[in-house]
Amino acid sequence: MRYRLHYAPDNASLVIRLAMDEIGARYETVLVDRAARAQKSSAYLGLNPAGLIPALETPEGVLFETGAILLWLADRHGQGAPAPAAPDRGDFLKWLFHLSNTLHPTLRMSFYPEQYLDHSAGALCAAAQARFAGQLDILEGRAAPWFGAGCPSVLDPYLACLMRWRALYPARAATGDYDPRRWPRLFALLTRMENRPATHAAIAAEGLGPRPFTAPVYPDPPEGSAL
Ligand SMILES: N[C@@H](CCC(=O)N[C@@H](CS)C(=O)NCC(=O)O)C(=O)O
Repeated sequence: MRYRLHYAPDNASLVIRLAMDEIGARYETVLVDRAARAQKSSAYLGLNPAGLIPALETPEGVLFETGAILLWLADRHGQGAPAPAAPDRGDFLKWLFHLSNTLHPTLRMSFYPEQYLDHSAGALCAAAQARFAGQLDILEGRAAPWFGAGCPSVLDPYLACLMRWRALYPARAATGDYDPRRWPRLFALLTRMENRPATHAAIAAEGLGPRPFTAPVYPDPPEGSAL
């Protein structure tokens, strides 16, 4: 059976699309119509009770949570992560959980501050953006060999998408400057990612523009909408 990825353009499902193309997994996509808030429909809540994108249908049931899906795919296909008994498995897991438990929630706070606080949303957005920069400092300085040229893994599309979204989406309460060149090691990853066939496929599928990681622009998708 092919997997079935429930996606919206430029949403967290993009991480899974990139990873599956990199791994060579076969899948089809089902659009979640964000303009109609389909992620909160009863049909979609049957797939992911949190009402969040992505969800991945597999022969073993529906998976949600980006980090969990990445880990499952890597283990299932034997690619994109150290094997369970490998000596660097723990180090890989540490950074995967860092992206999904720390970096990604920080970004969500800056995108959806009103979901966390019904007043002072702008202040929360600014605080989350500053925090995100500090968390990138940690990845730049402390996460080697991960994110380096010699150590490709499913961490790469996750971080590349998070950095893309940081550049594009907190527009409603944008504060401060964000220039990914401030993190040269991570910026080199963004550049490498743009040369990958998986990224070229995602550019075509989701209308991401020619340089989706180093010079992101708002998507112009062939179907659906990012927000
Ligand atoms: N923890 C979730 C977060 C996913 C997430 O934030 N998805 C966003 C799109 S990028 C979403 O569904 N937003 C719509 C909403 O909050 O209603 C995961 O890692 O899969």
